[in-house]
Amino acid sequence: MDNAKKTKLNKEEPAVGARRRFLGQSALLGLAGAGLLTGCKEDAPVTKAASASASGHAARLTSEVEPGQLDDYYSLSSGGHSGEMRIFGIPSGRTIKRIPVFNIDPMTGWGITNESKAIIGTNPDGSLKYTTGDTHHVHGSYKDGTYDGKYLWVNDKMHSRIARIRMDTMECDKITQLPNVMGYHGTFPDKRDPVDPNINYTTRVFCGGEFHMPLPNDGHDLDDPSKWGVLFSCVDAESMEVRWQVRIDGNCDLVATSYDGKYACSNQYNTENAADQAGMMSAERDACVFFDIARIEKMIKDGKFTTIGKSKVPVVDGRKAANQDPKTALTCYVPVGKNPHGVNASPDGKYMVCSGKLSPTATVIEVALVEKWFNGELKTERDAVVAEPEIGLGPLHTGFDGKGNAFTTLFLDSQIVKWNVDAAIKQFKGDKNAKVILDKVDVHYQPGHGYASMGETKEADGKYYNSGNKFSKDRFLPVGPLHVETEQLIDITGDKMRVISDHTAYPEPHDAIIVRRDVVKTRQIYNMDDFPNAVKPENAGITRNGNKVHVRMMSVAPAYSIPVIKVKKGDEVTITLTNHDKVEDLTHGCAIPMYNINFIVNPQETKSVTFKADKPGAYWIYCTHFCHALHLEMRSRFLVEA
Ligand code: CUK
Ligand code: CUA
Ligand code: CA
Repeated sequence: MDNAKKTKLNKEEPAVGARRRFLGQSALLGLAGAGLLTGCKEDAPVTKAASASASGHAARLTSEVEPGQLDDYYSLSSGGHSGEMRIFGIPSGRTIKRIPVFNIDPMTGWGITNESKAIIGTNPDGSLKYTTGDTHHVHGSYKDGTYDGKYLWVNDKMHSRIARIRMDTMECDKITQLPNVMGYHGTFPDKRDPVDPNINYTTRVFCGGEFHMPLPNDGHDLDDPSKWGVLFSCVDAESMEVRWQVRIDGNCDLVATSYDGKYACSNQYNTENAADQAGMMSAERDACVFFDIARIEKMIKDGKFTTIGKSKVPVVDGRKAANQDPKTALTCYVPVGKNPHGVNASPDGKYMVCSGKLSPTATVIEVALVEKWFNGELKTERDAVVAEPEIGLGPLHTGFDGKGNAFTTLFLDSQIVKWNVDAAIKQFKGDKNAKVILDKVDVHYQPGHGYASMGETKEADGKYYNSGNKFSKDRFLPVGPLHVETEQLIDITGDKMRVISDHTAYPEPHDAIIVRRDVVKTRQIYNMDDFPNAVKPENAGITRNGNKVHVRMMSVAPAYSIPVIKVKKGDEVTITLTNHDKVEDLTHGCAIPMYNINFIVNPQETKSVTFKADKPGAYWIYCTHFCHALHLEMRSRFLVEA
């Protein structure tokens, strides 16, 4: 990587010429020596030093990425009630990919092909069970406290489903519905096993249920919400099966996990177990509930569990009444500010930070003290709180720079606040001189999630922070009543935060992770043998079994292998298409007019569709994805006899 070539100068800076000379290759080497270019190995990101003042200010970052240059980070983002996921480049903010997950996507054929339908889930008649979803939180699999580049998980709050994305293809490969859960909101993978020291990687994903509901939800107790409950679920990272669930008091909102693998936790805004808004805001304090993973799994191993309704998933009781003795308790409810929102683990593994939302505070919980409570060595749960600084109005989510500073979104103040965790702890102990708030910067407008580059790993690098804003009103050209969302990128390398760019995001992303590009290793073509139904010359052709017709077809630019397909009205037709092209990026499409069929096959990939040939006539199967100078001529005749 050529550092000097990528160096950009900030247009606002005076004396650019002098600075340009100052910022030669040797100056950049100097920055590297000062630790500002750490992690800059072969394929690692390069800090773009925009300017370094003679007085020795930190190098400035810019969002500019020149044509043909690659971004340094992937932002792996949820897509809200679009039901999809997105990938943005950071720092440019350029959209690189949209990943259909819970939605239908005609571009790829997601929700149209048999393979994608099987992943999303079908009714007995083969139709999709759901065509909508609501993704909020994306998190990646871990090894040694940082991303291993294997999997991403994303929640569907709407239908309580968890989806897994394989990072080599950036495509969804599994979806699981959580039983007896409504409003599956927060989610987080574990970072290591609580017991086996050799398992230093993700094997579980935790899922928080937000809404109370009758357990099971079969029509009983409709008029008595006091009997409704909430479950916290654990899903196996590999099989994607639900391992176990815990019934809790209150609800779950966001979820975080400790770096030592011992605990998952969730902030709770409805400790009141209320069924209306006023009730949910009645308590002065709510809680962050911690789950002792080893104890829960021991209890299930010992057979001390129940099941709910038709579900076979083991359920244990994590409610307060059943967990009075800390030494055997499965759960620890730590009181925090009123109706808190996010909970985030600090990269040093020591703390969990809950944002106050209705309280202008953040609550810092020390994980080691939670462990003490579980050992019976702490008087009250509240004693695990080591700081509760006032940081501003409407705090929601916190990111970290890996240097001891926290960056929290302030929804009501429309700001990001930078505060120091150690100073907050000193202040909490009575030090009136502790300087907790270090900086505030305006964003446009109400920020929801805020997250830092590699900020949810022990490799937090303190370079970029993204503020995911709601309400963008005057930020972009007006396009009618519905506005796009704004993501604002902030340089957090210096003492002062600097908003360096706006980019748009189709409504509406919530959370994302910013991942160093060297972590992500994608494949450029598929392996044909990974598809058991791949069509090869030896099995290509048309076969009939009663009224079922199977068309096994291949594509090689610019043609399909079968020019004419003739079927009878009423036949059930399956078309399986394997793309035999091996050239990177040489994708073909397959559309059938009037039959609502549309999908693509990437190099060496196989997909299939099944439909009823109920409309007699001649139809051109044509390639939708530009593949060749003769792309328009890439067609076959599909003839349906009356
Ligand atoms: S929630 Cu959306 S801004 Cu679903 Cu993570 Cu906080
Ligand atoms: Cu094949 Cu376009
Ligand atoms: Ca509350």
